[in-house]
Amino acid sequence: MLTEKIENALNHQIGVEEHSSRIYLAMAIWCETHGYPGAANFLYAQSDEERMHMLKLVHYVNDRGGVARLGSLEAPVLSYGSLLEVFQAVLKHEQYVSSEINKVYGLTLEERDYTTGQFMQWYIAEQIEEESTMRGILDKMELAGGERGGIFHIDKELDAMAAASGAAEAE
Ligand code: OFO
Repeated sequence: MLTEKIENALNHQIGVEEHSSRIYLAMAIWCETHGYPGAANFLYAQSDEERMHMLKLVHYVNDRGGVARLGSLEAPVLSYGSLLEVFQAVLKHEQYVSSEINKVYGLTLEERDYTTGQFMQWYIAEQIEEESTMRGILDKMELAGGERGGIFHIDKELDAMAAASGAAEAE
């Protein structure tokens, strides 16, 4: 059974993951309509992943005797100045999500809910991986310095990354 505090924190996190999914969907749409098909595929896949993160929390809350609640969401940013700006926003957002996850984890320790603490460790590990992936992409973009050939190459790489993550999920 979840305490009210933990149930509320998990429901808040459901909103954070759902919002992340919409943010990446909006970014994917921007990329697709601005000549970056690889980045679009990567961000569409990222949006699906965030929805999966949300669902994992939904099932956990319901399985532990709570009720998952969906709230209203802020509209995502629809337009960007460049692909670099998109990925800078992705990294900033992932850092925000990590801090929210750490708050939930901290609360599980305060409330001595070690089961939920263990459940949240999956999210902590996932954030480490995502922040590092996004940092890697940004480093490459900064190296390319907006040069067309470099950005074209990075877009192709993002496409390959999206295809690889889709193939891993299908296994
Ligand atoms: Fe939900 O994985 Fe990052 O944000």
